[in-house]
Amino acid sequence: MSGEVDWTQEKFINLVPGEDTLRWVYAKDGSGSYGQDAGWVDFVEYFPINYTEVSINEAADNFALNFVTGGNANWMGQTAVSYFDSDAVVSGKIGNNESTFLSTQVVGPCTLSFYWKVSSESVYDKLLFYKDDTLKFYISGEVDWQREILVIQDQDTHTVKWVYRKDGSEAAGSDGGWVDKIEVKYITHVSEKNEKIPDKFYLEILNGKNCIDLHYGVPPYLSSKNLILSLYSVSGRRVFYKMKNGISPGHYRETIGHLKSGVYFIKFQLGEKKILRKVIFMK
Ligand SMILES: [Ca+2]
Ligand SMILES: [Ca+2]
Ligand SMILES: [Ca+2]
Repeated sequence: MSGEVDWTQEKFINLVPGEDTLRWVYAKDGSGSYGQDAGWVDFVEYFPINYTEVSINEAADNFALNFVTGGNANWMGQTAVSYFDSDAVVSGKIGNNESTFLSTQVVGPCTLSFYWKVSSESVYDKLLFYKDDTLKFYISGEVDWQREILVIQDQDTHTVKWVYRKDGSEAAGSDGGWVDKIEVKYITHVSEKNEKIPDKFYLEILNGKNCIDLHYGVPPYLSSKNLILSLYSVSGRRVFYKMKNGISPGHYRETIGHLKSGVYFIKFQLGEKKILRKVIFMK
């Protein structure tokens, strides 16, 4: 403050565990003096905020992930500030030009969601979120709890990282960030692709509605072979023929329609594998 300012109350609330240095400074420019040319400070009160330290897994409400913390200070689980379950992870206490991170690894495909909050010098001191080394989101200034969602489509392992980073000068607010309720949900419809690869060969012949319904599975060891599918009537006439070159592993379905009720023979050839089956087809 400057000029003639009567007694006013200032409050400084720091919710990030660790030591702070507080300084009151009276500073003058190069010329001129007015008034009493001084400042006064009175009635300094200090109230420590009670919190309990808990594990990072407990604070993040996730016991499946392995968390790593480091940088110029370590993040920790605490109970003073929280979004969910009365606990959250808080960034470590750092100085100017320093950073502190919390990181973990996730395997795709999945969605990762979390809540975060920051109290910092707006624009200059930030809480950032990275997937591998790519910055995905950041918040700065006074931002209350909000949720972020990251979707990972591929099947790789990724390092995700929350970083509280400060620039070269100044601090504001509690000078830190919080993360809570870190959830990973695995996307099943993408991973089905993988489950769709059978580990052994099978062939099922079903009497479908107005068709013969064939279900078969090609395991990896039979892939890239040629598939020949033929259907013969009892008189030996071929009524259906299909060939697939270099088939990939997976589950397949083939329907053979426009058939009269009767007895047929299915010849199924996949590389060296040959199967001949008699089928009684009923419309
Ligand atoms: Ca918890
Ligand atoms: Ca929590
Ligand atoms: Ca700063």
